[in-house]
Amino acid sequence: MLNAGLTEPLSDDDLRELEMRAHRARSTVLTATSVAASGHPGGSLSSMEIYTLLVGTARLRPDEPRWEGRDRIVVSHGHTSPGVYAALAYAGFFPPEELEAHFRQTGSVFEGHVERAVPGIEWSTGNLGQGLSAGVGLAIGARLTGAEWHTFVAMSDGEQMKGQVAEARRLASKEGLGALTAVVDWNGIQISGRTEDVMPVSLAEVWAADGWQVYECDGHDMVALHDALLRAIDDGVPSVVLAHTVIGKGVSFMEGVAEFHGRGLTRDEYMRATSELGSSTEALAAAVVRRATKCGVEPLPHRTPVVSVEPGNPRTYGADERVDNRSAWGAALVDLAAANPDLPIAVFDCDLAISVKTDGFARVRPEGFVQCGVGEHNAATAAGACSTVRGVLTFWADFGVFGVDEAYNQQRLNDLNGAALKLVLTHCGLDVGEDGKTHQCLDYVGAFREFFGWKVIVPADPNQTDRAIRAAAAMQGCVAVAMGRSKLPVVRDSDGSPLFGEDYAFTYGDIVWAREGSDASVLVMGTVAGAAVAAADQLRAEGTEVGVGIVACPLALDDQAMQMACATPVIVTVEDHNVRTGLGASVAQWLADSGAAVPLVRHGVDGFQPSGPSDELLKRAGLDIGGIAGVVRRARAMHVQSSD
Ligand SMILES: Cc1ncc(C[n+]2csc(CCOP(=O)(O)OP(=O)(O)O)c2C)c(N)n1
Repeated sequence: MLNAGLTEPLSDDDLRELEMRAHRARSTVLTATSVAASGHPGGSLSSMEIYTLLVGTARLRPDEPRWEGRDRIVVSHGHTSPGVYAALAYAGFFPPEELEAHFRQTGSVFEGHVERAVPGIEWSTGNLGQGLSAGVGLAIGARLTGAEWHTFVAMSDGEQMKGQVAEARRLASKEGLGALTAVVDWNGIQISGRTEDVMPVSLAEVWAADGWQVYECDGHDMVALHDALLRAIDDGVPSVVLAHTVIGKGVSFMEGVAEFHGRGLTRDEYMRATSELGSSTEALAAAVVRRATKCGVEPLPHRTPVVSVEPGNPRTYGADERVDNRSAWGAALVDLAAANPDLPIAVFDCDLAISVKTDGFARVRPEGFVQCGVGEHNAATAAGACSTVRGVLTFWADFGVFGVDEAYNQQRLNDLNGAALKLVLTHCGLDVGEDGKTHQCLDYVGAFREFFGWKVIVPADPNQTDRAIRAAAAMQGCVAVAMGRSKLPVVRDSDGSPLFGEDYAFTYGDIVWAREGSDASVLVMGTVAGAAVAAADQLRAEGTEVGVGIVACPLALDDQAMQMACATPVIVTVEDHNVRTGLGASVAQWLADSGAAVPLVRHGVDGFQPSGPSDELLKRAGLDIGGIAGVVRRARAMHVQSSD
């Protein structure tokens, strides 16, 4: 029985049905790529039996594509979108005519590379090498929730040369993910010719060396493929089926030819191909006519539902305590685990748990702690995919330079996939200390500014960190919480009590005024907030009343607070961040967009700094109390002399 799970031998009827689907799907691939005059037919045809068999036999409900109990099929070589889309069409997910007419058309759901909005597609890919990691993350999510579904990952041979694939293999085998099966379309061809010449990879050997069970079969023989897959899912360990295939399979002049990796057929070629396949040449004309109408397949939503989280009892650190934000995050995480005993929580780590303070969680919830080793690309994607498994609260904690800079494109794809990853970045800015330039993550706001979905929170002290972590856990989508390394003073209100005290509740986008003053406004973010407040107190003693607004959400400025800042003669932004792309840039944009004519002085880091203790580096960059006070004095001298 089709779509009942890959457990039974294929009946003759099922086999005939699947072979017929694959045959028709081949023609649909050619029609769709010819009408679009672009796309990737070659790999689509070599992967066709793999796709048809997987989407035909896995536990899926074509009329309920996001059914929770479904097996997950990740297509990692996203350029073979026409192939998997066609297989989905003949499995009943949508009419094949829609795909033939609207492939790669502006506004249609059928984008050039596989898109999660298409019914049946689990994860958007196209940047090769990420799909196995996504499968690993989904399989970890399944294990944490006790789900029964199986995860399949279809991959190409070209992407096997990518390092992230090796990282993912090792994590899967270390975690013993028996409910994960990969299938490699081993067609031996890629853009530049023979895979063997482009970059040889000993496929069977590398998978086996990383602890996977390896099966090989003819990838166009549905019975052999089914048999290999059955053995692979039954053996209790992560397994891979290396499926020997032919690029362009089914059309004589396309077979084995690299050129057809990435181009649609000309009209003549299309006619020859359809006559070989014995299919109607009229599909092309019909699709061209239909293309003038609107695509009838609606996109599915990307957003991962918010996890219901009990925030637990916030911790308030006393006015005289000095605590690092990292420790406050680690403590809040342990509290969240205690307050939510039945909530599956996954925490990914890349060999830095002690530094990024997830070791406490690892002790209380070892089953949720995922040690990825030095494998950040894989960790980023696996954690992102895990966060999309219903009900799994997922964190990844790492140094800023590894969680942002090392894994930039993976975080971009997490955003595109509507993931709900909570990323905790420690050791950000110059507050990485003695590790030096290579470890100075100065772009944690700037990098996420480039994406459209990521939220960024930069807490000012341990109290704000505590509240922000508890709030972020229950926030929609991907959220990065960035902090430094050092112990910080608790930011105090004018009366000396903790500013983010017991009554404080974190709200995304709020700016909190630590001091009010009409002579200038300092807008400060993160690590240097305490120093900015102390600088304002120093200036007050000199008779200059400086307001200090603490901005924890540099990508979402609070209009009302910004208007208050604009009521002062000059605004100074202060941040332990690249001065070109962080808070100062956000404030400059806000001022330009609102038309406010208020002078702005942006104060931050204007170049990588040498190795040294954090306080010395911050002083060198003028981000200590004296340095900040000096910048405010100069800003006033430059911009408000005449009105004083
Ligand atoms: C990370 C990344 N680098 C480069 C590319 C550009 N690219 C697209 S397909 C491809 C290789 C094609 O080989 P294979 O994946 O085996 O596909 P096939 O030709 O068999 O369809 C490359 C280099 C990409 N999509 N992603």
